[in-house]
Amino acid sequence: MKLTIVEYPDKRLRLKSKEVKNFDKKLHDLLDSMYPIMMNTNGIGLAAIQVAQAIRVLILNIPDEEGEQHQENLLEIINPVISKRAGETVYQEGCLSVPQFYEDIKRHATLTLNYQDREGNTKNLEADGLLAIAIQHEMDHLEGILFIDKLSYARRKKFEKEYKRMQKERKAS
Ligand code: Y12
Ligand code: CO
Repeated sequence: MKLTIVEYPDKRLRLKSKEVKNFDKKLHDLLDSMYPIMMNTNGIGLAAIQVAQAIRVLILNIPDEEGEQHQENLLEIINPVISKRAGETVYQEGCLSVPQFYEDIKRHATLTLNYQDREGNTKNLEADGLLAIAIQHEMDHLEGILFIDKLSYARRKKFEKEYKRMQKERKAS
């Protein structure tokens, strides 16, 4: 499956993703194709809508203490629901769909996640640290929400100006 990353301000990023009902080969092909895209672009998280598939699927590969990513740490998360959330944390986030922009975003520090794996089995996960942040960032994508939506009015205005300029430069080069 040939996939490319959808970048802001593409309107598809605003779609609300639909529940996955069939845990079939099509889903497995999508998951298998999302992984190399995420790894080749130095990503740690990717939602299906970022590759133009509006279904409730996301993948995560959180780096270890040395900053290395290992395939055995890959998490494939389907139809996620957060059942508990607590605390507060701030982290400088980036997004493969909003290239070259990073900003401090406030999130819950810990959470409990219920989800399904690629076979449709129900799973539970207690998350904190970068994993909890990444889950919240990627789950926002399923609702059509981007991290830039959480910026103050003034910061968002500045972002829009900088982003337009940067896009022009990228097109010219
Ligand atoms: C903490 C904060 C954000 C997340 C969501 C997942 N975000 C990413 O995986 C972002 C990746 C990213 C990678 C980039 O590198 C390349 O594209 C080669 C990047 O660089 C540029 O845009 C130039 C920006 C973001 C999880 C946890
Ligand atoms: Co993102």
